[in-house]
Amino acid sequence: MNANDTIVAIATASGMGAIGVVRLSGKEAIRIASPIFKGKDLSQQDSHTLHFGHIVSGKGTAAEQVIDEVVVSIYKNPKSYTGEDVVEISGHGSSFILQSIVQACVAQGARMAMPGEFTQRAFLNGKLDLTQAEAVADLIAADSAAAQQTALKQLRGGFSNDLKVLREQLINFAALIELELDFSQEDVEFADRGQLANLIHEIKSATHQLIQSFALGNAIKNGLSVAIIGKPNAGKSTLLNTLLNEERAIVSDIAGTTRDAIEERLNINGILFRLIDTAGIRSSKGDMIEDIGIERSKANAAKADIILHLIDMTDETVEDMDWINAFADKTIALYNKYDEWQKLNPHTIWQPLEKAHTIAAKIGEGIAELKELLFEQVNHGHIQSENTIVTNARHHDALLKVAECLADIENAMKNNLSGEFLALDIRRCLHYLGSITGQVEVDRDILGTIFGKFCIGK
Ligand SMILES: Nc1nc2c(ncn2[C@@H]2O[C@H](COP(=O)(O)OP(=O)(O)OP(=O)(O)O)[C@@H](O)[C@H]2O)c(=O)[nH]1
Ligand SMILES: [Mg+2]
Repeated sequence: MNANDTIVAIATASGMGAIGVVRLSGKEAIRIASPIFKGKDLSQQDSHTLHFGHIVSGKGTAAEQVIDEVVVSIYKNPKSYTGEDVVEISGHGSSFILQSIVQACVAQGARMAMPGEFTQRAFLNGKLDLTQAEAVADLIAADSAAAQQTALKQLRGGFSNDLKVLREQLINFAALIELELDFSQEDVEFADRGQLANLIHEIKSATHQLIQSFALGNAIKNGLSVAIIGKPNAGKSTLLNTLLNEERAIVSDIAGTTRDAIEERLNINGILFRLIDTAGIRSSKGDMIEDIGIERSKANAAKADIILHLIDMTDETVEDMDWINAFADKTIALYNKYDEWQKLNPHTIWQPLEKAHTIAAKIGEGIAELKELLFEQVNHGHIQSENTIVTNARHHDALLKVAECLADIENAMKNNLSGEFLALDIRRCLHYLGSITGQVEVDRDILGTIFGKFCIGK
């Protein structure tokens, strides 16, 4: 990839739309747009201005042909998304027209952009750090309110700021240690060990909090998978349909109706749940297809974030569902067909078991409570608070490495290892922190702090 050339791409989604945007970025953006634009002379226009006109081929020749009526926006470097000159051509949203505009730009010397290249240039030009660049991708992919909010917060630099604070604390720490090394012959101790221990402890707990938030962050970004498991005829497909409010899965009173798992998305208060209706589980009846379905149901139960174990209150047949105890901590037991049970036992009062919920999927009873319960599985207090939530696996991995290094530093201090060892561990730690935001020039920062803060005339 060459960051010196000018790139072009359609910036809007493919398919038909009222408006579509072709974006150019690079030194030649305005030079490339000028000969295909009939209107004002673009090279004479100010930054952040809009110009109405036409995109044409063969401008000024007898064969001149209008491609589209457009509005062109000009953003001059460095005040643009990429930090380069950017021209955006807003035309009508037909992919044929937009492709023709791109081709016209390519004919003038632009290169087709690679995926993510505009944002990559923004990063290279210091417009965004890595976490912010990643947030752009997350924001585009966001399909729930919570995912959108966390991505937006990250894009605005919320996460980067948290990391910056951690980094600064560590750099302070490193500066003190390294200073001591410089003066080792003189037997001075600039770094008060007790204070250092406190500082490391603080950094550790902040790191820990970020690591902990990933479970929630992951749920926000990718949604939670919910497997609906139970014996045949328990009402699993009925429950799926009721939750979705549509007749998605086939329901019948024939045991073994659902053969293969069906996955559907459900948004509860801005959190995405991926519901998986599975084949009912029973001992083999010698039906190979059903047996395969049952194996899949068990695999789905193992993989799911949450299991809804549906139990038919009116069913007295015994099937081995003991294996489900292995997943007790992610299982919600649901007693279904309460309406039917009530008809069969008109004089009995149902005593629900502890931690079990009673529903009647067919008539929608207990469903609002079930949705509430699912939503509670996500620590939603956290979403509303100002705490940063880590949503990116790369960041999570790097933070785990940071935590490892911090533990090493703590051990080294406990064992009274010399400053050299501490300094090494701190550098590693800073390296991993820096890898998250994309700034890994650690040495210069340490030096900067030493010489910026201490005036020792050496
Ligand atoms: N009375 C009553 N009947 C229900 C309820 N929920 C489901 N049923 C009935 O139970 C039968 C089985 O429902 P399904 O949803 O197909 O059951 P399933 O668990 O998906 O069954 P398989 O796909 O065969 O494993 C159907 O006749 C439903 O109408 C309920 O809450 N009350
Ligand atoms: Mg079914």
